[in-house]
Amino acid sequence: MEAVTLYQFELCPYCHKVKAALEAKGIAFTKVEVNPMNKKELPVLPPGAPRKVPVIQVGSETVFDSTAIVAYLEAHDTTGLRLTPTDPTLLAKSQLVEKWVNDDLSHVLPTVIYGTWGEAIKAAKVVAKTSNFGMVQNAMVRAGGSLIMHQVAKRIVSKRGGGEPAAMLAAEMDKFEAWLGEADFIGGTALCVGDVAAHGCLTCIAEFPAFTVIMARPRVAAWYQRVAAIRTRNRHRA
Ligand SMILES: N[C@@H](CCC(=O)N[C@@H](CS)C(=O)NCC(=O)O)C(=O)O
Repeated sequence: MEAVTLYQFELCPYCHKVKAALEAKGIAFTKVEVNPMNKKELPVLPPGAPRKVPVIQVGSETVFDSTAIVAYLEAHDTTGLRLTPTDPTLLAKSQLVEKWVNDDLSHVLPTVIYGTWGEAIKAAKVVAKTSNFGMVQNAMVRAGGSLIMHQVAKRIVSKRGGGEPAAMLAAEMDKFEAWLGEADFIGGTALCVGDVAAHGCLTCIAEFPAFTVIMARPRVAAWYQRVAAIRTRNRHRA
């Protein structure tokens, strides 16, 4: 596969989903951190594409939206690990879990990592630390970033009925645990798109206390480690 560039925000669950797929498949890639305030690092996007991350560039092709990107990688990468189950039941489950990651888990996570001012400031620091912006931009991302993130989190909570963030996350993780059941992976005995989507999304909050709470669930923690081992093994091969 031609060189892949991933345009991302460090704390974007959808970007982590794409990173998880790239690593699991063993595809080498270069990351470009996008400034959330002006997104000036983004390449020219296809007509109609929102100015959002993740975006990947592969040779002359630009692909946006995490679900489309993962599907693109599955279609174009012929040597890496396959993430699409052939069994129709497992395929349906993989698609269900990916949709849940897109529509529910990715929405609930910001409420636990940006829900309070302290958390929002910590999150903005993580972004500033991992980015390669200049000093002034860095300070702006820290100050502006935490303000925006806090507002985003508040809006999500009210959209979702004003529940308590930790309880909303616990309810989502109950669903995931039930889908996983006693299996090694959402894909049964093999990794699937649903696994990498959920793994990427959770990795996004690995530096936050909510992650420790999630990892107190033994079956989820064991699954998380299994997927992490595959990502690490294949990433080193990339
Ligand atoms: N459906 C898109 C969602 C992407 C998305 O919402 N990205 C957020 C970051 S987590 C973004 O770029 N937001 C910038 C903005 O809305 O201005 C996907 O799956 O990639």
